[in-house]
Amino acid sequence: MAAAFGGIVPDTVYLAFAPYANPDGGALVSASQVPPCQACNGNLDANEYLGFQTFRRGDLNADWRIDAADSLLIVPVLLGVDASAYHVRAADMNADGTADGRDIPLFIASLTGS
Ligand SMILES: [Ca+2]
Ligand SMILES: [Ca+2]
Repeated sequence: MAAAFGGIVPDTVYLAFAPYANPDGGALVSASQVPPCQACNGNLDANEYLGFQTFRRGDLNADWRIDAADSLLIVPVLLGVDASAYHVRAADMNADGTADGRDIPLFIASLTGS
């Protein structure tokens, strides 16, 4: 999936499905859209997509949980020892583009659920 997005998967991917009237094309069949159409105008409008989260800040091992295993992985990133692009991005809790000490309070809050 990362290759399809030029190396970095966006935090959220938006999807909608709508069949065409026939296998060769034709108009979109709004009545068969998933999720259901809002305007039902034969177009897929921006508010007719579902967002799927692909990334969770603080989840360095990509298991969708933020727990002790992530605590062990974030320390080398914050010390500059681990420069893995995925780990740095996951450790960048405040989304300022850098993993550093300013991310620690947000990581602890995520870890403790506070
Ligand atoms: Ca995790
Ligand atoms: Ca940061």
